[in-house]
Amino acid sequence: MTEHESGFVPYRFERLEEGEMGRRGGEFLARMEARRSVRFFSDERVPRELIELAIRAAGTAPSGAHMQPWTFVAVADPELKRRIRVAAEEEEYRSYEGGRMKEEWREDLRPLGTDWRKPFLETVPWLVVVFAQKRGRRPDGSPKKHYYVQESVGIACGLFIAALQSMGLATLTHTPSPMRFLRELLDRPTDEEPFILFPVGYPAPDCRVPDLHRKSLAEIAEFRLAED
Ligand code: IYR
Repeated sequence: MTEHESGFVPYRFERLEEGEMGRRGGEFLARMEARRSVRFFSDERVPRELIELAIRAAGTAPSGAHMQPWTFVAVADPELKRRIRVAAEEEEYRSYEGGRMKEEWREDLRPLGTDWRKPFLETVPWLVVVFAQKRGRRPDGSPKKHYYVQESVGIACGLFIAALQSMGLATLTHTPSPMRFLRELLDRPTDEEPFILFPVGYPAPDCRVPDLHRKSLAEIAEFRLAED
């Protein structure tokens, strides 16, 4: 049996010269270094085509047994955004003001300056809600196993964020907790769980972000080389 007959095709891999590899790596790092989570968005419109590009980039993520267990719901409808904001703020109010969030957690969030109010959910041109498919469905409706769903969808979300950043768009990994209301508002099946809500747009002109610092390479990595 040839490779093609067995379901394999040649991998068209572009081998780069090391200098070029370093240049590309450095450029990508600089773009990613400039990324910040944004909570103050402009209402300026963003073309649907740009959102489609970012979702397609996210959809290139590796996944357990290639099940691609993700659904991206992109919302631009102002009425639906309003309903999402109302429901998210209800949950967040209970978390922040109703004692659902313990003191240590509130303390850890203090530098971010967050509270239960989420006006950006209405201001921003797009809300992209990522759902994790806990199981799939065969054409006859019977359940199909999905593997490493959290890891797969997490990687897809990372690629989504990187794609947005590389295109010059801003976002926030927003997880209004609990997020069940998103499944209902967006009519998704019970096989799917809301994973992350991404507001996507441009930062407001007066947008400010917390003065955070990233860990250094030495703090996040260890290299084990041959001892000779
Ligand atoms: N979901 C809340 C709380 C929150 C939790 C974490 I962990 C953060 O890094 C930021 C916020 C909110 O969005 O305000």
